[in-house]
Amino acid sequence: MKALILVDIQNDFLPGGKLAVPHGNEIVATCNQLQQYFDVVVATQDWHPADHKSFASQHEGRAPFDVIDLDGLQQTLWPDHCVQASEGAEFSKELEMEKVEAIFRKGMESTIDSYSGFYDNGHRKTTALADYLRGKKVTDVYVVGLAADFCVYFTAKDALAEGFATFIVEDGTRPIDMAGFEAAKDDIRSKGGSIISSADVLKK
Ligand code: VGL
Ligand code: ZN
Repeated sequence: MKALILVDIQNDFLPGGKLAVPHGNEIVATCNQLQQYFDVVVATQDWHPADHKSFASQHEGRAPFDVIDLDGLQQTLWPDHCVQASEGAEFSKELEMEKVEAIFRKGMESTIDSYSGFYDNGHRKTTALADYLRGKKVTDVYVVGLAADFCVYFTAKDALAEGFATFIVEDGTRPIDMAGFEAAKDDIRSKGGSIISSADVLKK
């Protein structure tokens, strides 16, 4: 069984949002078209409390995109984004949600960030996404959404570690930083994952 994971296709990551990914809006049509080829479609949703420690605003004298040590983990600081129940945390109005059978929220604990849809960044807690997919007999996981070099990358990396055949659909994602995404793609390939295009999905 094949699953499509729609990662964080939320207003704050789209042009005009608080942590806008350049050209992020260009993926939505592709993400909509892809859904019909999958047995299971799920979404992740970045869902932070207002005092989340990944926000630069929570650290005196720090600015967005500074990198600090947070409880022993490297943490990039972000503009406030995807605050629980805010408009910025809502899914894009253009994103088809009819086939989305479950939503996995993440980043709810203020002390630790959570890029992957499977685990927080310290792998301290699970979202149970892996067990959910296994319960649906999913063997192959395809990842799209925002941002390519953060939540899409970490979701794909954990999918591989959980034993799923893992694919990042390149035209279904956009990075914050292109060089970061190039390194991420190399890492995913070195771990046995694949970088494909949406046209490849139709051939499988
Ligand atoms: C993300 C930075 C902070 C993402 C989430 O969805 O890639 N990036 N929170
Ligand atoms: Zn976040």
